[in-house]
Amino acid sequence: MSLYLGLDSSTQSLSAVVIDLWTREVLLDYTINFNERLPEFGCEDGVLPNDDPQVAHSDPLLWLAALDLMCKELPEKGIDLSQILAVAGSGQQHGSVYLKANASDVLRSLSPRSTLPRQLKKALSRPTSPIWMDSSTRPQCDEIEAALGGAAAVAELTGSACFERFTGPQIRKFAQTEKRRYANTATIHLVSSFMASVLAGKHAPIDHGDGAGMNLMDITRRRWSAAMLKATAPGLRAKLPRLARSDAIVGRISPYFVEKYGFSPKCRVVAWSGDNPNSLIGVGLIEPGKVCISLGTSDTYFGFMPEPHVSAEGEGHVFGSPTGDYMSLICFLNGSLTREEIRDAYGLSWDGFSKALRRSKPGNGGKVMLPYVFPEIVPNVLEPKVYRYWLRENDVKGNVRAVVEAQMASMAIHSRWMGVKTRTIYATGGASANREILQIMADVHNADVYQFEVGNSAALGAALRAVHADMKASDCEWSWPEVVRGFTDPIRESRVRPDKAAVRVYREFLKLYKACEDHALRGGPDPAKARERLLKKLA
Ligand code: XUL
Repeated sequence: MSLYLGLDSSTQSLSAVVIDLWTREVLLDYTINFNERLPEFGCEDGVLPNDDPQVAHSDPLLWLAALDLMCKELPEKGIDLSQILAVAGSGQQHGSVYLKANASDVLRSLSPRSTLPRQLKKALSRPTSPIWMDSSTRPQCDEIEAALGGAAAVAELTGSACFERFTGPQIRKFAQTEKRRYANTATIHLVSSFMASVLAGKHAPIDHGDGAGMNLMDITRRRWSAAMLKATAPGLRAKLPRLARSDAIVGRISPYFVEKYGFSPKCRVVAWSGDNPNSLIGVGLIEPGKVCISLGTSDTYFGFMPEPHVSAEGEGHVFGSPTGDYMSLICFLNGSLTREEIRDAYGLSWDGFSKALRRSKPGNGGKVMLPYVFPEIVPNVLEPKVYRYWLRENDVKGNVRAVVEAQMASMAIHSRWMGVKTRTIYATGGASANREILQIMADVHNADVYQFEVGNSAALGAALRAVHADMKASDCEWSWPEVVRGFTDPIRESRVRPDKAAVRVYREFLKLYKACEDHALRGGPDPAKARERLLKKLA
């Protein structure tokens, strides 16, 4: 047996995936839910209650309690921890943990007779951790962007314009509003590097993948950017861990885990990364031309990128890929909830929704919807509004097709900045079970679409990263295709091919959709001409 462990410290839970490299089997995919198992930390869905709806903090001790619980329960689930060769992990991106100067000693001398939360508590300089759901730092984002010459300059330098949840703006707010605690902070970790530090018993580096989610790292040079640090907070350089490749070995696992839970003292701890870079590996996106579209509460579009292309409009993000390349990620807020809203507005079941899609045709007879049921991230729409062009509200199948065509068109248009020709799409998330939606996806993107079953793609990605880094450290480097083979293969039978005639229609439809978007959001000209061109194509 060659066992590898991938952990995923996410917003609402801690998950573990254990794989056996030789049999290419996932031996265990196990989740500890914070609400159910650790309610005593007072978090709801992983977030501490706060009167300000823009503030979202969590308790870092909760994540540690979950780690203790996981290590205790893995053997009960049949995993022999002494057989684990290496462990890597995934952390919710952007969240940060603030530690005092005594943290190095505390990490080095963890006693197996006590718990992680009890021991680490005395090393925290800030009792709570701001996480990715926090949107309270718009003023700090504006200040940082102004210092750098604007949002586009920040995006060019760091891979993303300033976003409220990103770590740099969060650190700036902390330094401004809690001066004493900031001064008392010796080290600022991400969730990922914090958890890796605890496992290794010493400060772990921040990997290039997760480092790119901070608005602090120079995305091409993969170094802390002096200009970003200066614009963010005083004395910040000395408080940040070093940056490292995602396959860096932090060290052997701390004696705490050997003595208390039975890990082998030889078990290697690999640098942790963010959940999105880990998921990229967990769904096997290790070369250009493949992207993943996750149809969830919101829809995300992410893919492998050989070069760090950045969106001039600040749409989406560029992070480091654990392969040493890059990845792009765009979040479209109006995803499943918006599809549901339209479905419910016409009293349909999902079956009825599919039927409506089957009974309508690509291009929808030139009827267009811009479905901003909720404020939208990409394109940026602050006031929710559903725009309808040549589409009557009582036209049931017209509205159903319009919402799906709009979402797919918006993804195609707003991912162009990535400069990647998409040949294959892996569709995940609840709505990926709907063949009619996948057909529109294939036709709009002119790409093969596979439905992709993912358990915990971030934890699986972490386990696969553990394999890759461990092999490399053992002087027996495997290529990424060799590492992921058998673990991330799509279901062949689920393939949906683009229909040639529909692809031609959608080429024209995308122009019409873009014209409607320009008209609705940017005061552009009447889109009637673009519609006439589409109708000619449909005739
Ligand atoms: C990405 C982001 C989320 C978190 C979720 O930018 O904010 O996907 O990583 O854990």
